[in-house]
Amino acid sequence: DTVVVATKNAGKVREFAHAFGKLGMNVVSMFDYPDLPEVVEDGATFAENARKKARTVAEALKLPVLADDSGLDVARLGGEPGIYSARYSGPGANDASNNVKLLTELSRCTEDEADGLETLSDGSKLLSDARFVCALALYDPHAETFIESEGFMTGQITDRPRGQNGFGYDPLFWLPKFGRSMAELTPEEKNAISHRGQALEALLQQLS
Ligand code: ITT
Repeated sequence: DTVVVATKNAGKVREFAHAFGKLGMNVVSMFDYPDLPEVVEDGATFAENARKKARTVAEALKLPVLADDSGLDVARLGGEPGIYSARYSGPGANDASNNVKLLTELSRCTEDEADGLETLSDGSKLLSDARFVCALALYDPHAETFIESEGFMTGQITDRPRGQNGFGYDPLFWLPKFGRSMAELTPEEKNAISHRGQALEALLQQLS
């Protein structure tokens, strides 16, 4: 069995391939369909963007398609970057430039209270509460129906990147309960607890 995921994000592809692989299914992504036009993500919410990506690609391929819209809500930044997480640092944004942008914005709004910030044993500081959000949408173009779910993961933003796993903002996302960053979790550990893992679990439950 094959699942088509409407994503061009290699980190997402790896996580979905890992999760669906455990169920005996393999994943194809937009890297396997390079000629499909880019979907414009102009929705006002994660869920709206996920529905748009799933439906556009499903109608083009005439196959059921799963899409993921996700991002990081940072409390001290009033919920930014939110649905703009992929393009936070502007045109040509990538994971590295987005991480720099996040630390720049947070250091600006914490400079007056730097002494009051919680400090970890290695001297790094916790800059803000934050949460990852993942909205999933599965669209069936024959039945013209959606199945949707959402997942959340709370943590904190640190001023020092840690870990080599994961992608995106994972190196700056500190998990107090684990004493590690999201990028220090194995793929297995991340899928078991992450916003994406939880959203996928909720989606699969609706399918069974
Ligand atoms: P597709 O739309 O092609 O799926 P994208 O990277 O543009 O790829 P989004 O619009 O959903 O995807 O943006 C999500 C951004 O949020 C992504 O670029 C990451 O920087 C961040 N993000 C999402 N999930 C994450 C995770 O599990 N760990 C770290 N960062 C994550």
